[in-house]
Amino acid sequence: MSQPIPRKTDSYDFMVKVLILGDSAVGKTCILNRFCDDSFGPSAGLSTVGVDLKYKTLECQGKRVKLQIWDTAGQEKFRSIVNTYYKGALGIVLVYSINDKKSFINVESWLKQIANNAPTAAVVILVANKTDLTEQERIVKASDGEKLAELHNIQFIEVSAKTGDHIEETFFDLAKDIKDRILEDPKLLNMNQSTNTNQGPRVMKLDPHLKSQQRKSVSGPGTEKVDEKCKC
Ligand SMILES: Nc1nc2c(ncn2[C@@H]2O[C@H](COP(=O)(O)OP(=O)(O)OP(=O)(O)O)[C@@H](O)[C@H]2O)c(=O)[nH]1
Ligand SMILES: [Mg+2]
Repeated sequence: MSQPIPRKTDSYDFMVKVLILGDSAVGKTCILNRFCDDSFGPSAGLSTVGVDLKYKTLECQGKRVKLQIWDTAGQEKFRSIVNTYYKGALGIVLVYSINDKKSFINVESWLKQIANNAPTAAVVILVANKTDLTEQERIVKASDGEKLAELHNIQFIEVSAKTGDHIEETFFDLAKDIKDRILEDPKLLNMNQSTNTNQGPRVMKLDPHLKSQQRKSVSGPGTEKVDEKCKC
């Protein structure tokens, strides 16, 4: 009888590039830290400078999908840097915060930027973060998020990076849709792999006027959290 061949821990079927986008302070970095490290640390709250990078591999309906996840800076002054990272991204996690109306209004403008810069095959999921807040603190209703997502024909999910609620589902749903698109059109993978790394400058200049508390992450790829396994 044949034995299953043990798979190397770093093996994967597809590696896909994913961007986390959205206004500053909506919780993009916290979402990534929760997903990759299961943490919501004391360093939370320091604005990202440029971009940061982490990896995580999901087991998705028999395929191992390695997500190369780019956490981007939401601050306007980094917009031109962030724009250089869309190329080859097959997944986009677009985040707003349920207690920040402006971040919800700005979703439309993020969607335009995605339409202008990302591959047409990119899968977008709209994520409403901070559901741990009280109903009094909530400003954007779940139904408004749902309607907007429906209008743009994209997935919608409400999450909390603080409690971890629905964080894994977000990335599982995204990975599953990306995997399905790749299986339908394997050429997407070539496009993705040829542009997987080195999107934009690896090391960017820090703004000398930047407040020291903003210098949380190095500009350019940072932590590589490799190959944690999950099932979807
Ligand atoms: N209550 C609550 N606060 C959160 C949650 N996620 C993030 N925060 C808080 O929101 C603030 C901003 O979080 P970040 O993850 O740094 O936001 P960001 O979107 O990465 O911001 P930029 O890097 O500037 O683009 C911090 O004070 C976090 O503690 C959440 O799920 N619930
Ligand atoms: Mg950040």
